[in-house]
Amino acid sequence: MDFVDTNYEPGENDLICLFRVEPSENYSFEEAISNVAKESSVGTWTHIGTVNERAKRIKARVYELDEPYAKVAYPQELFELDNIPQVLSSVAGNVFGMKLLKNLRLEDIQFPPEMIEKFKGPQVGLEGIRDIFSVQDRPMLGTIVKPKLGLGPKGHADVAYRAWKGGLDIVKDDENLSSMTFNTFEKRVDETMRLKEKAEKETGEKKEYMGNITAPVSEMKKRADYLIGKGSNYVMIDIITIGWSALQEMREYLEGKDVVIHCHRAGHAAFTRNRKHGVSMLTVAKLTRLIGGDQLHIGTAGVGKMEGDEEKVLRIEEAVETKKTTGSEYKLKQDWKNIKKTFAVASGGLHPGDIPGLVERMGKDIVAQFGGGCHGHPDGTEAGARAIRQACGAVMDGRSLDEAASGNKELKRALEKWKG
Ligand code: RUB
Ligand code: CA
Repeated sequence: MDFVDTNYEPGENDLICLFRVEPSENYSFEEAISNVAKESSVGTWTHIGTVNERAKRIKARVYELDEPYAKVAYPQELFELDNIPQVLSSVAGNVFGMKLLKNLRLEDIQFPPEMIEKFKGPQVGLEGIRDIFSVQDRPMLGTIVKPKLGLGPKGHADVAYRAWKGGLDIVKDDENLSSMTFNTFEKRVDETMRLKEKAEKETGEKKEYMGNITAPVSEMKKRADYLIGKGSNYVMIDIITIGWSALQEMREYLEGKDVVIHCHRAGHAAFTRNRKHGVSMLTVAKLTRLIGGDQLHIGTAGVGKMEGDEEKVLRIEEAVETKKTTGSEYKLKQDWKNIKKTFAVASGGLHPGDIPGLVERMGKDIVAQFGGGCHGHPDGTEAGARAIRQACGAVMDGRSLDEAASGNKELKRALEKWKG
């Protein structure tokens, strides 16, 4: 069987993958990608007598070669279209370990229309989230309670309250906070939701709490129900560590409950960070949107503490929000049909002084989160939250931070600390 066919024109019913391929010594580029198409579809390492007509028809075809990149078309019959683990066991499975490859990276993926139809996508999505808060014209502003582990339920809720009071919209748990001996999930939710209501009454603004429900699936369901029972519109999940099957299950479970799923991506960099090998964050983002993550951490476009250059992050943002920001050519296109937009979350090492750069690069349709850049304010969490809100207001009004700082002492103090 031949797996390279540059005359092949991919059809509507093909799933497309864009790979970056580096062959091992003694193998050609074409040989390498041909073996990727073989192993990820119907074949194995040697000729076999059991190949039937169907296998010949539904095999993958490498149809475009532009070393080190290649596009492969997979007929959708190869897949159980509503089963993300099965799809990934094919196109992002054995292939990464093949000896004849030095490096292999799944750069991008394009789902066929029938696959899009099998999924519900985000239940609330970007526009629905803006409606919850009645905030349309600025980034949503949030914080992560710090220290990430150590506070008890009351201490946690108190930090959250100060952040809301100072002007932030959203407070979230950190990725490694679930139900600890010293801070159980239920007690934390009780205390935090109580102070959320207090902050709402006192500020007249809508506030939200994103409780981290990450756990085995049966437990996640209970924790989601607990949050919903306390009036929360949000759950937070570490989507990489729970796995795609669990995310699919949770999205199904939450159907009809109008709950926002906040997707933290802790662990993604184990396979997305290497530019030559692994799976791109762009692919992770498309899968998350397809399944139904409402908010997803995508990086900060060069600002902040986490790796991820501007162009890469903006491309991911385009994929989750379907907007044109970079002007750069899409390598693969995606027609999302009725699937709602996922709200991009910018987070990691941000402080108020970063807001102008962040908004300039990513636009106002982001959830901007500040952990250390809120609680590390010289005058504490509430002052930190005020400084963030002041900086955001200035950027939206087209004023410089220095100008805004002259009339806002919290912002002034923040800039003194973080802008040297
Ligand atoms: C940020 C934080 C998040 C990171 C994750 O805290 O706790 O877990 O944003 O990174 P801080 P990413 O503001 O103190 O750095 O968003 O890249 O997944
Ligand atoms: Ca964190």
